[in-house]
Amino acid sequence: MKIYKLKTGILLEQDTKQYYLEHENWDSVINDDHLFNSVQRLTSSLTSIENGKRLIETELEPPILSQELWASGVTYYNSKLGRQEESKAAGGGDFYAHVYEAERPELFFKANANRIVGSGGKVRIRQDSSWDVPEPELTLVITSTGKIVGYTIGNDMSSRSIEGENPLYLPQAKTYDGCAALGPCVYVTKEPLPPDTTIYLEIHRDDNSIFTGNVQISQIKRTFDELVTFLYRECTFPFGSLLMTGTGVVPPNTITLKSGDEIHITVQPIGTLINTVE
Ligand code: DO4
Ligand code: MG
Repeated sequence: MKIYKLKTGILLEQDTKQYYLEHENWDSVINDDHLFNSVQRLTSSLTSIENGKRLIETELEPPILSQELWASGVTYYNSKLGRQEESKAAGGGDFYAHVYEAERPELFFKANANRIVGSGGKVRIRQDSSWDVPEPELTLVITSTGKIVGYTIGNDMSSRSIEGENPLYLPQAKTYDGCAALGPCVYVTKEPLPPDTTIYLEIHRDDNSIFTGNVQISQIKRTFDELVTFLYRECTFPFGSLLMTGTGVVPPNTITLKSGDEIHITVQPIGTLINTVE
């Protein structure tokens, strides 16, 4: 089942049929420990609509309202390697090796809804940055009790030049206007996603593909529950939260995003998150 946040309501999709909840509040729908059953109940009481595709094309928003978006770091081997290399000159290489092995994961606040765009929206690169990449990340949708009730796709836009200059600059490398994309929907399932679920990243420039890469979620060093447990240790989330689970796809050092590039991140069965760089 898929849940799309639209400008004027919420669209539910089940077995190719679509249902519209007009003026429904995103926060109360999504922050539900029994989301799968609730959506199933709702779809069986509603009449399906015919113009769902058009509504998604014209009204789609990122699947977040009052939730906080957090992110996990150095959860895949490739991320550890890339970061060790970029911060070697600043003396930061060892920190990444340690956090990859440590009991406590790296978790950082990424953004509120006002800094996030949905599929079809424009992500930004900082004007004071010279090396910028998208980070394609499976993103957990978590209720206020700490239960994972859905999945979406995230792009943790990152300035590698700023983070590489000094790891203490991480908040500036990671958080700025247009620093994240989420979507296209929240995928709700009774069972967790299978370990062979694959995250695909493709970057297009002037109609050419300049980079493709992928990783299976089985390659992650930690469990999703472990990440959520640490996040919820000393933070309450009255509206629930979203947690990016880290990148396992790191483009070569020669790749830096430019204005006009198109970023495609696909994770089936969630869908494809598509964004252009402003
Ligand atoms: O350590 C810095 C950030 C790491 C990150 O965003 C990732 O591994 O995805
Ligand atoms: Mg990341």
